[in-house]
Amino acid sequence: MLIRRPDDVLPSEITPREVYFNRRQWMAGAAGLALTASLPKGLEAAPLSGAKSPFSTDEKKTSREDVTSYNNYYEFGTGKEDPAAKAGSLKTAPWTVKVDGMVGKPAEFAIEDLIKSPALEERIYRMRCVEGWSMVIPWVGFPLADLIKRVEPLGSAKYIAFETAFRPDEMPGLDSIFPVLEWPYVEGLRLDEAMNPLTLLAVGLYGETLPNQNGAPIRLVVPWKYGFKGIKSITRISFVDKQPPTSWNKQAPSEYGFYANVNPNVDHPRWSQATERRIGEGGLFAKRRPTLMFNGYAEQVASLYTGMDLRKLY
Ligand SMILES: Nc1nc2c(c(=O)[nH]1)N[C@H]1C(S)=C(S)[C@@H](COP(=O)(O)O)O[C@H]1N2
Ligand SMILES: [Mo]
Repeated sequence: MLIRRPDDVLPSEITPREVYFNRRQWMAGAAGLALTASLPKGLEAAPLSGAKSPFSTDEKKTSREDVTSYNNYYEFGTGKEDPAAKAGSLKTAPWTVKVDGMVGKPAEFAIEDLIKSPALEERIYRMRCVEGWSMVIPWVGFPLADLIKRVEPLGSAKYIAFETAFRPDEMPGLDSIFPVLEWPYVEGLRLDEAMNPLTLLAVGLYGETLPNQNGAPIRLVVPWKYGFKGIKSITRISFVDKQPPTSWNKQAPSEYGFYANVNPNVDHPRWSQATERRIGEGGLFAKRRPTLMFNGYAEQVASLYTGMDLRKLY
């Protein structure tokens, strides 16, 4: 059982700085892995804040405990508890994000520099997983559009492809005998979706740098799409002229499309998408909530899809 702490207390307030750093150094040693698993989550996190965003929802936030202990991150196993238990083995420093392809200024960004972005904001977003559950998460991040402008995309660039780190030594899920997905995990967006002001590169949540299970040190957040579009622990972003392959679409094309816009009117072939269970809301007897078109962000994004048949392009 993990030690719990109130949602609003930062680990830096509980642990004196010296103790915190000594412990980190010690963890880097041979006993590191076993120790990481028994520590309270977030102990290694550093405080990180951003300006309040007008794009935030005022719905009740999902507790930090739920946000950081009920996760999908198949590189660490397929169980919801696997990422919190196992993702501590991913080394998130040093870390760089390579940006290449059809851009005028290809670049390799060090994570420290990205985290210092003056565009950092706190964005409280509704998140909807294709499996039928949802959360409300206070992310800290900056608009993907900011990074896009810095690398000056060429006119030929129409899509952006994203790639997660591929580290068999640090990701126990990668050597499964029956891999669920082809690795590395890849995702993609159309350039106009990527430029939309709602699209975020998140580097933190709940006022701290991202926990590993949530995609440290940097992950994508696209609040009007199903959760699987939110690729974690990104190492590469490539500008391309054709729709890039995406992991879940390759795995089961009839179940998971490239667009993956949240849509209560288009069922998954094996279940309805009309309603959702909000994580943390009273167990078995909690009423399911109706799922909203574009997850409630229609006003900001519906115009991206005018004229498209969203039944075919799911
Ligand atoms: N690299 C990678 N990214 C990933 C996944 C994954 O398995 N691997 N799972 C996706 C899915 S299905 C969901 S619902 C979200 C969950 O994000 P969270 O755990 O931070 O809530 O991460 C997405 N990003
Ligand atoms: Mo998901």
